[in-house]
Amino acid sequence: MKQVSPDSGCRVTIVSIYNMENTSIRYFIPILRQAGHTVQVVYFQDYYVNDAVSHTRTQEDMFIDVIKGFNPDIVAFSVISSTFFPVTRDLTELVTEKIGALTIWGGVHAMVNPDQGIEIADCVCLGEGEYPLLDLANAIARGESHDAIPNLWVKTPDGIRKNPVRPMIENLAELPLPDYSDDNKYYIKDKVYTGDPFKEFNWQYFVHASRGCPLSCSYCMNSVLKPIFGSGRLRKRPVESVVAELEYVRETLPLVGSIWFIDEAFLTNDDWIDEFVQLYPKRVGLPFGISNIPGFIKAKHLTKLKKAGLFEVDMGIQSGSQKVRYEIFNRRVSTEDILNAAQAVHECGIDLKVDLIFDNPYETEEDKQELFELLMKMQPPFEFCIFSLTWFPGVPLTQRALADGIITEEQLEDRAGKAKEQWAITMDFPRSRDEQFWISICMLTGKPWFPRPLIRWLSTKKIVREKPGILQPIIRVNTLIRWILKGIPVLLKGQVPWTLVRKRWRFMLKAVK
Ligand code: B12
Ligand code: SF4
Repeated sequence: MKQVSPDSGCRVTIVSIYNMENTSIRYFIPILRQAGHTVQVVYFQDYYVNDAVSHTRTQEDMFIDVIKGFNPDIVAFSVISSTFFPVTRDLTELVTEKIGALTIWGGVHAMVNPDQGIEIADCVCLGEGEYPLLDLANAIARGESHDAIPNLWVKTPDGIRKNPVRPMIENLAELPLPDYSDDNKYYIKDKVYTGDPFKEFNWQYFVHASRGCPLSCSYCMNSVLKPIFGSGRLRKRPVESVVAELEYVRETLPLVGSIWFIDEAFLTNDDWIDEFVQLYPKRVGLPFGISNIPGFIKAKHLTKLKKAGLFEVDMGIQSGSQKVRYEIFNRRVSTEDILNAAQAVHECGIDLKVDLIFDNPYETEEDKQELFELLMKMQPPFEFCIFSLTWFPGVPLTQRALADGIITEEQLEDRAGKAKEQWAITMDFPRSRDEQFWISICMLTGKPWFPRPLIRWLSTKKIVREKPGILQPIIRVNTLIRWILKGIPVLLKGQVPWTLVRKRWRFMLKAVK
């Protein structure tokens, strides 16, 4: 291991794997720099949906060359998803072999399976990473031991030391503004690009107005993360802090034309909303969307938010069967909540997108029929985000499926990497004819121009059941029309959707093929 001279700042390389959006590491940069450390950031490849391209030997060489040139003391990997565990493992091993810097892993997958991570990296961070990483950099810079830093699992000569997790950051406003400058940033793709890649490729900015979620759905990481973070993981950010970040985004990222609040649930109280709708339009003024849980969507909030620029609400239905939602997904969202929320969004004249999960072996034909009936009760138009159930290691649903013998260890996402090519559902992926039928027929329900009696009639036809592919041309034409309709306003506003097309073309092609 390299020796660091005491009292000088330390040199930290932060690596983001297939994820140029990576929000969390952009908060790490100013925290480390303000403490006198020198930071390099390397974005290794990118991935949006279903379009991950395997990395090459040449890219590994470029990665090592870029890091070697910086000569870091610490190389910190952000392991957001299990899908990219193998590539993170390979790159970490390369860093250990060729650079010899201390390696640390943090992020969702690192937390889910720290035993696996600590076999590969020197340290693994559980919980929020801002202060543990700072403590580690400080300790290395001062030549002190880092063995006892809270949140860290550390390899020591006496074995693995598992330190307790510190309390969560209660006041999220104490975090600095994230860093989207070009300073010492690299993006490795077909060649090495310099500068923050987000600037060139993204026209929608993801922001959190809170951290945490009130639910613990059995397929979702929150069910695993909550016990690590402790109860009460849900924290709201003050409006001022959110608006200040978005003002900075407007100044720094000229391509950004809309904001998406990616909070697990855009939970709000009347006071927060009132302050937000005062400040946001004056100081940010970009159209924005929110993700939310049906039971928390209220018409009185939507009306105010729409005036402030809310154009779309994304809400999770996941399964049409309340029994599946409650008993399989541990998701206490009633059918009534879903219908009421959809109605409220529709009445407020806001676009609605609903999330569904297919490829769920615990769902029966009756459950899928229930989904169809539920969607038929909702007023179109609405769009879909349709996901393929993914077996994330450690979540309760995966444990249950393993115990029930429905899946094998090979299907766990850190081995299977299914999300690389099938996160959002596309029809070229192998699945049963019945599943294809239900996906196709459900997708028709959101189109206002498609007569409901015709959808119902189609749903009863044997030929459609046997050859669900015959519905595909209709669905694809609709997808194309939707993209054209969404693209034209963006063009007219002077924003360039080409950047978006460049980022998402593989997925777009697949979806209309
Ligand atoms: C927004 C989001 C995205 C965005 C942007 C990601 C981002 N911001 O980095 C996009 C759309 C790009 C995305 C993509 C994907 N995502 Co996503 N995403 C999320 C979501 C909803 C929020 C992530 C976030 O910003 N959290 C807020 C920040 C502050 O928290 P954080 O990222 O966890 O970081 C903290 C700690 O983890 C830690 N930390 C993180 N990195 C590091 C590094 C070091 C060195 C240290 C010390 C600490 C540390 O400190 C941070 C700050 O406290 C999460 C849900 C969730 N609960 O996390 C899913 C989630 C992370 N995504 C998930 C998945 C599966 C994916 C995709 C595979 C699928 C897809 N959408 O196509 C890809 C994979 C991307 C990749 N390369 O790994 C899963 C991962 C589950 C798993 N075990 O694999 C999650 C958990 C959702 C779920 N279903 O449970 N995602
Ligand atoms: S509501 Fe969404 S973010 Fe929260 S636990 Fe369920 S799936 Fe996860």
